[in-house]
Amino acid sequence: MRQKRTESPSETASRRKFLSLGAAVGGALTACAEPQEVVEEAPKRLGRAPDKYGERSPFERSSRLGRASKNPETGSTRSPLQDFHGIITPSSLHFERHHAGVPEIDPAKHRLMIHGMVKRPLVLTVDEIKTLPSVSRVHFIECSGNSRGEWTDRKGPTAQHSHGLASCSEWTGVLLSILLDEAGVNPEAHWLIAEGADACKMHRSLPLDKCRDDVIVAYGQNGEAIRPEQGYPLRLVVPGFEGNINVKWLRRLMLSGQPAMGREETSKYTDLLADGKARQFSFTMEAKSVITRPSGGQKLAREGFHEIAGLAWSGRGVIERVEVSTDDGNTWQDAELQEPRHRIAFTRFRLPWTWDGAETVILSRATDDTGYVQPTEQALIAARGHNSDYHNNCIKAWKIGADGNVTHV
Ligand SMILES: Nc1nc2c(c(=O)[nH]1)N[C@H]1C(S)=C(S)[C@@H](COP(=O)(O)O)O[C@H]1N2
Ligand SMILES: [Mo]
Repeated sequence: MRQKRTESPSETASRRKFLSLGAAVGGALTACAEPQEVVEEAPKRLGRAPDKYGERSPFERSSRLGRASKNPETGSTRSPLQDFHGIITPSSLHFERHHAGVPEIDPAKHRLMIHGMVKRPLVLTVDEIKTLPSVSRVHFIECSGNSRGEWTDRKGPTAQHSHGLASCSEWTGVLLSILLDEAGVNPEAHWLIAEGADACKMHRSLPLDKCRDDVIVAYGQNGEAIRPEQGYPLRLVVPGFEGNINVKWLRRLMLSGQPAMGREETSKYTDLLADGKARQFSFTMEAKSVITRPSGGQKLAREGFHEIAGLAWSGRGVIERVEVSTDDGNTWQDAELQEPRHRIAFTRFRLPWTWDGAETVILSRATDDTGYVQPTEQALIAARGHNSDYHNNCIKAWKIGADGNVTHV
């Protein structure tokens, strides 16, 4: 027998909110002509049997976006941000950036070596690493080349084009600080050089303070083993630092007094400023946001209620505020932020909106818990000049035409 339940206060609150939202939506949904039709469509035959490893519905077509090239192994693919719900990127749709393709690594044969300026050099198996105390944390990874086109007038026509070199997963692994304590870092070490097991042995130098703070040697992604594309069986997750430093297929950590000055921190991933000098070790991904619905390539089918939704993130901490403008920046409204808000993670924002059918421009502006506010394009260019290529986090505008078509500005 079913017990009669009394509603909890939070249920009452959310029901009230739903009711008030219901009023705002008013008339957005078309009433059905004949309820009987839907009932008739219900399946009469048995469905598929259970399966060992699940697949999405064959009706779902969302996919990563790549570019045709002579050397696809050194390429990248972008996440379809406009199709996502909530804050987690499905592993199959995580963006990819490989400098030498995805190596096939047998985890039983893989080793992680920790050496250099340490008291006890270590060579660890993946299984040994999994026996250590673990953490699971939600973090975004963003390539510093994301939104590169926004520096130019070839701006991305969709959110996937303009912002899709960013994704957000729950990562599981062991804090790097635990491994460093095990190895015993010598006082003269100030840098850690991390190297991957791909054909180019991609490597980057990290300041030791960061390594002792929140860096994870990860083996889990969204509840299962890290995908081969994301670094199976081990990757470094360096929260808030540019994607490149999140070394995949991690095989070596060398403690050093100096950075390695490798290719990826000299010829690449430096930022040429207006005066001809370049910024080096520009690690942090600053606060950024993008409206994903409605966004470029989509079409508003009718006037009236539409939810504006998008993603915001900051490499410095928690997203505190996202403001949305539906009148080309003249006025701004606070969007609702999805809770819980994770540090250095995608944060979903939402704002109910009634479109009056007139042409307009919509924008979003993120603020993080350090007080940093996402800059306009003009402010970013004023600070960084026209030579910059990486680290573009400026406000993204979408134009909505009177016909409902959404395009880039
Ligand atoms: N070993 C190795 N690590 C790597 C790379 C690589 O090519 N090799 N690419 C880097 C770059 S430039 C980025 S942006 C991220 C991309 O991570 P993802 O492919 O999991 O999205 O991994 C970084 N780590
Ligand atoms: Mo990258």
